[in-house]
Amino acid sequence: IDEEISDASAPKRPKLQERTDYTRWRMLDEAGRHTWHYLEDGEDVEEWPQSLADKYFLGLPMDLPDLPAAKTPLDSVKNGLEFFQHLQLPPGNWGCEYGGPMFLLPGLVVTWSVTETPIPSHIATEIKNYLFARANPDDGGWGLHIEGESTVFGTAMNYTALRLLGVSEEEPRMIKARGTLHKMGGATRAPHWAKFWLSVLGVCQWDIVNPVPPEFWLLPDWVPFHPWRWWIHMRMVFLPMSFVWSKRWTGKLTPLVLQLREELFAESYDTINWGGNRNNIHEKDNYHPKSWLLKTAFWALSNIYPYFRVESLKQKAENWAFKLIQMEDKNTDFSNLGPVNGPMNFLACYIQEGPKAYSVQRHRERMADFLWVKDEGMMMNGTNGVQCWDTAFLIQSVMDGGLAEDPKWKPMLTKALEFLDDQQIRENVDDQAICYRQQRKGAWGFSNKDQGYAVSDCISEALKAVLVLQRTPGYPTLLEDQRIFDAIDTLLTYQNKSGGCASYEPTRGSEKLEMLNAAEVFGRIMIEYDYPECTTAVVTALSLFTKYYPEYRAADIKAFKERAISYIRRAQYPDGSWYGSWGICFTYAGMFALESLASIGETYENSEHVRKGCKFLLSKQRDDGGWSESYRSCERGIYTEHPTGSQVVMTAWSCIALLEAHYPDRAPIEKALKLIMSRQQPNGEWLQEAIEGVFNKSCMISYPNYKFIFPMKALGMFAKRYGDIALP
Ligand code: LAN
Repeated sequence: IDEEISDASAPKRPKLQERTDYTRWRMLDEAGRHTWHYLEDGEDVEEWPQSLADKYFLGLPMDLPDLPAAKTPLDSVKNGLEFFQHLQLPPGNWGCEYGGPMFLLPGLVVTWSVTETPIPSHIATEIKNYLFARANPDDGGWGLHIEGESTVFGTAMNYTALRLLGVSEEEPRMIKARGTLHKMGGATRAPHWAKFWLSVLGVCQWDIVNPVPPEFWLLPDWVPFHPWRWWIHMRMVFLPMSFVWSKRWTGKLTPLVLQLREELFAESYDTINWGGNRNNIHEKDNYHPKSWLLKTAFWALSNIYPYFRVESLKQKAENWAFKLIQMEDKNTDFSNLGPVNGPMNFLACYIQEGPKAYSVQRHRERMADFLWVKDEGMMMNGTNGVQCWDTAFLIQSVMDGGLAEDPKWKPMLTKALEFLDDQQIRENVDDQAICYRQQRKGAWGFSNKDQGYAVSDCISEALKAVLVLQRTPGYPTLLEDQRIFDAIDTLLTYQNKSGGCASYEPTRGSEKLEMLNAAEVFGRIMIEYDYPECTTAVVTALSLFTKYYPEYRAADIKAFKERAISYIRRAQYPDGSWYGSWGICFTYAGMFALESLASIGETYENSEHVRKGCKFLLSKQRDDGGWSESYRSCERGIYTEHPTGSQVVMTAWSCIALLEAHYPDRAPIEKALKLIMSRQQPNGEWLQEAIEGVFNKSCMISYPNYKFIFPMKALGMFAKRYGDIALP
């Protein structure tokens, strides 16, 4: 055996505490970059006091007074704003935890570990607390996301993370989790991504990882399955993964790694047939089983291709992949597209450039942008924040209630506008075509401009907020016309042949590429698809724009909108519903689709599509007036109720949909709004209920600010239409 056990140089494990002192945590927002800081002993806690937002995020008492009880929906919006204004951050944006996925922290902890990055005790302590808080109470394991059942992926990876953080294998919760993992067959039954991370760590042998050849990047661009055609998140994860896989790189073999080899498998490490377990996967993890084509390709790549894989080709592929990694790092100032490719690019730089390189240092700093502290501990966000997205929606929801001119909210909204002004992306990336990036000049992203990835609906929602607010008396004009035109020019590049719009880019490949989906745990990930949500956002942004600028590219916009709306009509299911891909699920998409139709004058009165849409939603309204859609809808593609009953967020979405549709009977809407108002707390807040968001059909993600934004929007829209009246 040629493995060398490294002991002396093994990184020091962090000192774990029971918990940290929550009065010492602060969130710093520097122009939309969010990082959490722990004031150590001796540091002056007074000099940097905890803000109300910090306290709220941390679950500490805010001691806000009770507000006069809301008598009308508009009162309720005002109370909501009274509370929500305290959460506005100094640059003008809102933020929040953005958790849900349970596969992010382990990738980061493995990366920290193999790159010998010291983990400060307060961070290790709170990550440990979060992971334990999120273990499933019945079996001690973890799922793909916080509401999901335990899987091998979740359990093997989070168990490993806890061990790397310094938790003992004898701790009772670890014994329970290990038992669950073994019952499921152990880590040999994990999906591809887990096998990858465990091989990096040295707990698995690389033979268990299905091939990820960087040579794909050398294919000519016309090849129908070239990675540039894939959905951006898949290709940007594939990129560093292919580099690391090709190197078969493994971190130092520490005593802890040796112990993990004993703990993670249901059989003895020495007898495992690594190659033979490549396609072994537990049913619970296998949301999207591999196609026959992919299995054949993997077989050929493992058994035949190695004989042809000459060193020079391998070198060339690795070098080109690394160049692309460097372009991604440069274009995002090391923020990277997301929380999976971020740590992987970090690792790739460590392998290629060594521990002292600037790239490694900068990646290390950037990891902080993904971390978030909440009452349960420290977690990793699904992006480096929700800054532009939530801020744009908040502005719109105040405007929809007609409150933007109220002097009371002007300072808050002006700050929010200033934030969006600052966060507009002003230039395309260098070498856009070489690194396969989409035009982005004039755009907004989901989080911040450092990350700098434009998304069709993020551009649209921010643009709508800016357009209306700038035209509202009393607000400054911060974006001159040319900057608005830049946004429109970019937006107009987003339409697919179908008429619909996707997320980051127009669709670049065929749906058949789904046959190469190797991640197993997600569905519909290989290419961009049309989404009613994204399409609606673009359509409504274009409509609003033409109101103010009737001349600019009028013919293009008209044609774009017609084709987009015809896609929205086609996307409706026979029962009248639309399937949502980014929020849960039919209520979310219904809200957008009916908004699209309303934007061209289609309402309940004159449109069969709208009538069917309303009928579907109303058939799901519960006796208490609410809607209670569960994440299971996304997985199954069938409307499914949440076991905990009506949810404020889904109820708000449905109300907005019915209001957009001009549904003639007010009664069901009033009943729903009453439910929303009854859930509002005396200080104006709404409490967290079931999870709201989703991606890739199977993984859920939290949008904690939705419980403020959408109830306020629904209540405000009602008030604007029917006046400031009490509900019967
Ligand atoms: C997001 C978050 C925002 C979301 C909307 C803007 C709401 C949507 O309308 C378009 C798609 C987008 C931008 C989106 C895409 C996928 C993301 C980035 C996420 C759901 C947040 C986390 C997720 C990302 C893929 C998580 C990392 C996991 C991998 C499988 C790489």
